[in-house]
Amino acid sequence: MTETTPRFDWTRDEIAALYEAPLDTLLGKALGVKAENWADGKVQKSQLLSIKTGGCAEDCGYCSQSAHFDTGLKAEKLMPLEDVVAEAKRAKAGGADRFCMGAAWRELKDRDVPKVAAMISAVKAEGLETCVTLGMLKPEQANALKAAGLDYYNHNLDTSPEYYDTVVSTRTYDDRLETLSYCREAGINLCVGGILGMGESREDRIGLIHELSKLKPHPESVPINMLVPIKGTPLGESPPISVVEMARAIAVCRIVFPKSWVRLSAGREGMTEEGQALCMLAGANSIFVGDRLLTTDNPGETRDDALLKAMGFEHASREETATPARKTTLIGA
Ligand code: SAM
Ligand code: DTB
Ligand code: SF4
Repeated sequence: MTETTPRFDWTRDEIAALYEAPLDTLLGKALGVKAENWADGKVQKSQLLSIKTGGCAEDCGYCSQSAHFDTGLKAEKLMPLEDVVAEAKRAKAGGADRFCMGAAWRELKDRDVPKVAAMISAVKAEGLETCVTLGMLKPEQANALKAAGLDYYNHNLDTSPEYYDTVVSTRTYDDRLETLSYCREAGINLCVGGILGMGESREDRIGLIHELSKLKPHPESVPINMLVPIKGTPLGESPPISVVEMARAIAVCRIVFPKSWVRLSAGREGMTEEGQALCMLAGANSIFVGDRLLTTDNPGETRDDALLKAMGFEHASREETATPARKTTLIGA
């Protein structure tokens, strides 16, 4: 099997040419890259849990959890460790192999580090890969999370640098990149992606993928979310984007990030089974499972089983799909 060597010198024009190719050309290329680097028909499953919900100081225009908007969401305190462990056990029993704990924080406070570290260690002890998304980090906090057993940090770039401040005003693109660099220095795998359907142009979607392609090494996971419109947020009335546009973005990610898990993330609840199948055919090889994302609904086990069965796809453990090349790129593999 010839594997694809990841490139870090993609130009925006090259990415645009892929994105705008006839759909059969684009999907053909994406499936070629997938076949070179991954076993057929295998899907990685992550499950989310909101460990600290609502009341967030940031003003991300898409988010149900920002204190700047009235979305009707009740803010909650940090969840107790025992509840987190109980949810992790349920996720594992439901087939998840990675458990991602999300907190509605602008940044991690030092006083919360031991509490989150205990959650990471306990989830890891259940035999799950661990992921957290906690907002901005300082270098020593990243080191502490790694020491507790953290496998992945999720911190999305969301959109192009040019469109970013239309969506968020309380932090910058460079703030995001800084936290990502601290995670890398601490030896943590990265989960970095974005959202489609926030009123951005195709050029912005291309810009997002271009920015992600410059991260060296590439993020090991690339989540592509379709906006879940939340009433009360500035983006709550955004018109939905087409599933073909979503599939194009996923296919380009599959080509540009040959060794990364590309996740069809938020937004599946609003898609038909055929739409989801198209996105999987475009090269996505990971989904969020369970009937909740952080604060919104997700299809859940019965419907996901039906979708994967119809496609002849099945759950892949990391060990099953890791090629020798991936074993050397994935930290902790
Ligand atoms: N506070 C942390 C942060 O922003 O990094 C972690 C939690 S935040 C909810 C994680 C990611 O979820 C965001 O970066 C965004 O990409 C995605 N997200 C949030 N709300 C969404 C929505 N309504 N639709 C799609 N994706 C969303
Ligand atoms: C990501 O890219 N998508 C997830 C995860 N990383 C943290 C979050 C999706 C959130 C969707 C809206 C909600 O449920 O609040
Ligand atoms: Fe806060 Fe994260 Fe929501 Fe932004 S996306 S408002 S940082 S929880």
